[in-house]
Amino acid sequence: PRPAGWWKSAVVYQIYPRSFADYNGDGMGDLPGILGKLDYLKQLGVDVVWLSPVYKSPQDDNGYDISDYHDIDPLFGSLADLDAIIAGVHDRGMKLVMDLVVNHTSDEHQWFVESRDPASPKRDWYWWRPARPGFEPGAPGAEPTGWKAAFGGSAWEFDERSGEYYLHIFSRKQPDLNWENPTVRQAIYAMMRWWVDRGVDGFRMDVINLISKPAELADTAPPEGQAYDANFGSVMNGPRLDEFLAEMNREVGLDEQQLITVGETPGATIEVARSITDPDRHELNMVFTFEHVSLDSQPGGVKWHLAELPLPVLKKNLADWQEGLADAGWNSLYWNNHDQPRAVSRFGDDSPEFRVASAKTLGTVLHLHKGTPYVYQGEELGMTNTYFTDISQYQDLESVNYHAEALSLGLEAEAVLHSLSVKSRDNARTPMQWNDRSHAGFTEGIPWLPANPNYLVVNAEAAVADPDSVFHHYRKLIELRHENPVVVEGRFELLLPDHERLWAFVRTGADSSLLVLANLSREPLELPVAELPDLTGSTLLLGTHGAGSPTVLAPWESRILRLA
Ligand code: TEU
Repeated sequence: PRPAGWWKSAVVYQIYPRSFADYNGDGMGDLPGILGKLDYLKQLGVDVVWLSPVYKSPQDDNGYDISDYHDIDPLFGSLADLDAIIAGVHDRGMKLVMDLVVNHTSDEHQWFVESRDPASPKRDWYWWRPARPGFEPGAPGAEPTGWKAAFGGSAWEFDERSGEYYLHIFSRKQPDLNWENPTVRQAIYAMMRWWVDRGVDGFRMDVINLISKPAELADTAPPEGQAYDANFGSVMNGPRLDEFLAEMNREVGLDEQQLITVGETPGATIEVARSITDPDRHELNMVFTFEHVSLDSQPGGVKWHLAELPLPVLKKNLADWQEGLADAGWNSLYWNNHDQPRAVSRFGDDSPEFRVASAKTLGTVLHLHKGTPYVYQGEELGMTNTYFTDISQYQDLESVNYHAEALSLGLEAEAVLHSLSVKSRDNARTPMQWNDRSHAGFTEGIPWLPANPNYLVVNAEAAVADPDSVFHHYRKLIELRHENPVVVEGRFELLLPDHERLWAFVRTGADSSLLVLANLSREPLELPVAELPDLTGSTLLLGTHGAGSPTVLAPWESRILRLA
């Protein structure tokens, strides 16, 4: 009994299980740990809980390399523990979303183990290709194409046994599945139905726009001085993407059962997103864009090459997506996740003086755009990046591989460490900060990644007890959405797009209009009242600073006003 379109007024909370709560004291978060925190999520008021992968996995990429889709990794618990979470979430009136990683499996998945045998009927379940013509198989430069893998090195791994290569867009332990083969697709849909029957309410689909690849895997030459070409854009948004998604929707009954579906789609444009999320096409409800989280890198798509991000550029990007999906399709709204730096450190100001105000204001701005907001664990506390100073402190394979590769190319060690401190995925993966006891109350053991030392101040126990905390601001934002249809349905219009510190926009609904005013800077901001809608008779629905001057915003202050 899921009402049609229920996900439009929902707020989703993302849990990264290994860093959320450790019940058994092995230093790694687990399912019983999550179960113990469901009341906390209920208090925050979120509607949906999304679990990053907890399936059986060799953990090469922290669970995004799955070796059995029908079982839970013993690190996290058992199927019985997951059933308890499904029940616990449902008992509290919330819903559960599972991560679905089906662009690739682990190389230890039985399907791939069989596929390694050239005579196996599963040979064609993955992308096997011979060496480049004229090259000795396995020799340097003999890879079928010059593509670079997302985590470094060639996207092709040589397999001695058959003298052929398999494609892996991510690590060599994440071989890409061949979606051209209908048997592969049916096996995936059957697995999805199995989870739906078990009680899950939807899926977050990992790199789902990579599942359709061009039949011809076109070669691209590596740029000058580079071993491989990182720009394998040709494998994204392939020709059969919409067809596969519509087929999946039909075969699993995604829309029929009103499941929530969000596709992770790196490199997807507004046009791609519109065709995927147009409800008439019955593909997915929404996708995660990567555009706004790429704006603080230099053009060229290498995230480590840092660039300044002026506010007008960020505002315009979000506004373009609002506009692009205004009449067909739906936006997802996020500042951060397990792959991205912490929102307050990246888009806000994580100094002790402005951390709380800027974290609240970022929440206000995001939740008042039109779309379904996602809260990443700890964002509701204003958790910050961790400033590691030595490579030995990093655990993520992307960071570790990049460091080695960058040094071998002659980049300066200090600059590389700086990029890591700004952009490493480990920034988001330090333990959830529950209280001011040892390891932030995350574990009784030794955490797999150390807690940020600021847990003494930044923690859930303190935030829940403080009515002025980031936590309570997020709780009120969620409540506001549930109580005001204009937050869900109102049309979005950006005001003063060129203003370098003010983020102002209007949401116009059937029977009311909201004005959002936010100061994205450390300086007070005199409001350009002549260029804003008439504020006479407006009421403050939610602010970050209580009653202040009607015409001046304090540093990082934001207000949500109902216009008369
Ligand atoms: O991420 C896909 C993706 O395109 C990027 O976020 C990329 O992994 C990397 O973070 C760029 O810096 C998804 C998952 O969210 C990520 O955790 C996995 O590592 C990846 O797919 C492979 O499954």
